[in-house]
Amino acid sequence: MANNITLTMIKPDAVSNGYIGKILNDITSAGFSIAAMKLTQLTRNDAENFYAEHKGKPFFDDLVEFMISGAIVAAVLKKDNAVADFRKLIGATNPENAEEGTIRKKYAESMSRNAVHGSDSDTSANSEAHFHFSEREIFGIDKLR
Ligand code: 3AN
Repeated sequence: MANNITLTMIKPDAVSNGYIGKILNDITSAGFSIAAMKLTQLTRNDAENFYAEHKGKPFFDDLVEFMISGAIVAAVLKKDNAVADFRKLIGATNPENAEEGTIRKKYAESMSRNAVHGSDSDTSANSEAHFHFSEREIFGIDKLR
């Protein structure tokens, strides 16, 4: 994939716990550059659409409630092998299983309040980047579509 981007959200738990700066420092220290970023809040409709693949799962309603409960930071990150490298940096979905030093190990509260999102594929990264940002808000990448 030409762009080597991933989409992250610093979730409401990490924002309200005051971890925006520490998490951004971990991200840039790991070699990612920020191609777009904003503090925002998801509507219910936004959260249901963003997590549409999980609709019907037992945790879906709680996930939506949590994701609309406070501010988030959305960002497009750029790096070679961005999707895989970022998922390594954030660690397992459940912070109890996350490796030492990972963002979720350091800052997540639980499986459902797990501090950060990271795209799971290049296709998701491109669509999630456009979910949060218009083309002209994303710096320094080829046209995504
Ligand atoms: P990841 O964020 O590691 O890619 P996904 O895409 O499987 O994980 O799940 C999306 C989000 O849904 C997770 N970040 C987490 O907040 C929540 N989630 C996933 N599985 C569970 C679960 N079994 N119980 C509670 N929350 C979950």
